[in-house]
Amino acid sequence: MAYENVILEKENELAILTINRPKALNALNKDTLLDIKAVIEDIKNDPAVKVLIITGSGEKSFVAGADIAYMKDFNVRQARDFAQLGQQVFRTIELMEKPVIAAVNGFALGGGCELALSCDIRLASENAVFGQPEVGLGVIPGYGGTQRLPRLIGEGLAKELIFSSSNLKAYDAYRVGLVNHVYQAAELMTEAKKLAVKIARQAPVAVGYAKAAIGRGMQVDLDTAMQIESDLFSMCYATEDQREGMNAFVEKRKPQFKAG
Ligand code: DAK
Repeated sequence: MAYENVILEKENELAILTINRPKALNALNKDTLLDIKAVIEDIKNDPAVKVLIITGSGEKSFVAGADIAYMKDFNVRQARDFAQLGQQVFRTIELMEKPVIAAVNGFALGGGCELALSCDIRLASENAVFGQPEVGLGVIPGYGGTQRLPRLIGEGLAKELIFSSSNLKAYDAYRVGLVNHVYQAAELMTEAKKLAVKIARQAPVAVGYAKAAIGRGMQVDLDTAMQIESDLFSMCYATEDQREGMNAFVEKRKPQFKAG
């Protein structure tokens, strides 16, 4: 299926979603969010795809935020609908079983930073810039920035960045744990694909359970989280991949996982 505002490519077990509105530095309007939502449904239902990479088109921007021209004249109800749509799409990314890597190739501001925050792993090019500049526009982050950013980099630093509309360059984002690695721009997608292939070679159900254990466990107290972990650990024993993985080790061969 062709989309107007995004490009979806599939390469073996990987899918690459490119946000593609270069005239607005890939800013998000409603149609773009709906395209992302449709792509996520496609990826969730495609058993061939094991890992999704999200990036932006061009060399300058991942996503420069929600589309300011589109949202500037909203009334309260439209603002709520737009916030809810974005929150729902980003939460679906966060909750989907398949891991999602953000390959941040430039500006990740406002909704762009929030999109990256909803992914499991963030890799950045050297020219990447992260920030939540919403209070400078008279609003607050609307797609989870006030919640996910402090959880990832700590409350004090998140408050400083959000209250002052300050940006973080790639290596500073690395220093505070907002991104896992920084690469030269030309290397970013190669490295993202390398990591994605490495993940795709593991037992897919186990990877999904690990994502669920971390995601759900981070929201609750440690005792409840340990229970979530042991439940998901034991559920791995209902999969063929558990037997295959352990038998392959004992038989000194590479496992052939079947995603079940
Ligand atoms: N929206 C719309 N157009 C944008 C845009 C954006 N966020 N960012 C850039 N563009 C457009 C520019 O208007 C320009 O268009 P033309 O003038 O060429 O037609 C084109 O992209 C190129 O941008 P620049 O000429 O400005 O390029 P520069 O290299 O000089 O600067 C920049 C790049 C990224 C530093 C600058 O464009 C910039 O500051 N952009 C805005 C970044 C920003 O403030 N992002 C946060 C947006 S607010 C909520 C829901 C969601 C949100 C909040 C609440 N609810 C409903 C409650 C989220 C809010 C946001 O994300």
